[in-house]
Amino acid sequence: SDYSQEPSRHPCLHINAKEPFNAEPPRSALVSSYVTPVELFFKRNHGPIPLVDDIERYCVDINGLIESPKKLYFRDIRMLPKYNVTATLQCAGNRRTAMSITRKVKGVGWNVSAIGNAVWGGAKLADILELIGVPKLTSSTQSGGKHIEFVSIDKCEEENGGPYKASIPLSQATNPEADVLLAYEMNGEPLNRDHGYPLRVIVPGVIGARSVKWLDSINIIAEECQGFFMQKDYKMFPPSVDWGNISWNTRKPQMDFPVQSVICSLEDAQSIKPGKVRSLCIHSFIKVRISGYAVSGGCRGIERVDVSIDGGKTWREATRFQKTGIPYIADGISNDKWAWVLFELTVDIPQSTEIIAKAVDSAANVQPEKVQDIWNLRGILNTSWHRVHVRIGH
Ligand code: MTE
Ligand code: MO
Repeated sequence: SDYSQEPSRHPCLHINAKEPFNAEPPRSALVSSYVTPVELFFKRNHGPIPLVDDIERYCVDINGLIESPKKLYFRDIRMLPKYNVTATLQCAGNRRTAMSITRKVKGVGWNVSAIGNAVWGGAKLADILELIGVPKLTSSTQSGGKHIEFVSIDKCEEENGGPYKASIPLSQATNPEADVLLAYEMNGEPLNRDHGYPLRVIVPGVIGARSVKWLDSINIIAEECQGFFMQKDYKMFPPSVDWGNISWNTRKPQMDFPVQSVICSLEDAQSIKPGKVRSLCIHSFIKVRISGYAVSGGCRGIERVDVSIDGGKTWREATRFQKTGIPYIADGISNDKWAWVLFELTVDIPQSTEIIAKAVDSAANVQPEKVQDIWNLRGILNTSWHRVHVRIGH
C-alpha cells in the first residue's frame, strides 16, 4: 500500500496506528467545545487516504435494483437542497483499550476519544434517491429488506485490496427523518481528505463504520452488503465466543450505538495536588469540576447523567447541555437530536477516590456496570461505567 501521499495532521493527536492512520485527540479537547474542530476530530482509516484531484470528473455511480444505472456528478449533488445536520460520529471501537485490559481483544487500541461531534453539510440521501426514482419512505413498515450499499475509493487489506464498503437498510436511506446525508462539508468547510473528500456518507445514530468516506458508488441490493466490515467485523458477540468457536453468520452487523458516557475533564488516574489549589480548598475538601460527553444511538436523547464520587455508593445528577445557556430537553425539536450532550458537575472531594459517570437514554437504557459483562473478542461497544481515579496528594 502507498502511504506517500498522506495529508498533514495536528500534532496533538495521539496516534494509535500509523499506517493506516488512526488517531484521537486528548480527551480534554472533546469538552472544550460542543462542536469538535476538524483537526482534532478522530481519524479512523483502513487504508491510505485517497487523492481525488479532479472534482469536475468525480461522480458517484448508482447501480443495482433500479430501472437504469445513473451517474451523479458533484455539481448535481450540490444542486440539491443542502442540510446541516449536527451529528456525533463514534467508532464502535471507542474505549477498546480499556476492554482489552480485562481480557485481550483484537483491533486497534482506542482510549475514550474515538468520537466527535460535527456539523455535516450535504444533500439528503432520501432526496438523491427520489431524484433517481426511488420514492421517499412514507411508512416505516414498508422496508422490504433491501439495503443500500456504499462503496468507497480507498483500498484496504481486509477486503483483499478491494474498496471499503458497508450498507444500511433502504428504508432508513429513503426516510427523510433519518437524516442520512451525502456530506461535502464538515463544520462549514469542504470535507478534508482525512474525513472523506470530496463526499462521504453520514448515518446519524449508527456506529461510524457505516458512514463510508470517499464515496465511489452506491448499489441498491436485495440484502445487506457482504463485505468484510459488515460480515466479519463490527458484530457484537457474547463473552463466551472466542476465536476458536466463532460463527460470524449467527450475528447481525451492528448498526445503532448504545448509550455511552465518558468523563473528559480528568484522566483515568489523575493526581490533584492540594497545595497548588489551596485557594479552592474549603474545609479540607477539594473542588473538582467533572465534565464529559454522553450520547446514545438511534435518535435516543440523553435523559440523565449520574455521577458518583464514592465509587458508586451514592449518585448525583450532572447538568446537561448542548448549546450554552439553552436548557437541554431531549424532545427532538429544541435539541440536536443526533448529537451528544456535554455534562458538568462540580463536587467537593474529601479524599482520594473513584469518580464514575453513567448515562441513561430516552428509552431508559443504562450503561452496564462492568466491562467484563460486555467483553467481546473484537472489543467493540465498550459502554461500561466510566471510572477515573483521583488521587489527592503530591
Ligand atoms: N470509510 C472508508 N472509505 N474507509 C474507512 O476506513 N472507516 C470507518 C468509517 N468510514 C472508513 C470509512 C470507520 S470504522 C469509522 S469509525 C469512521 O469512518 C471514522 O470517520 P472519521 O475518520 O471521519 O472520524
Ligand atoms: Mo469505526
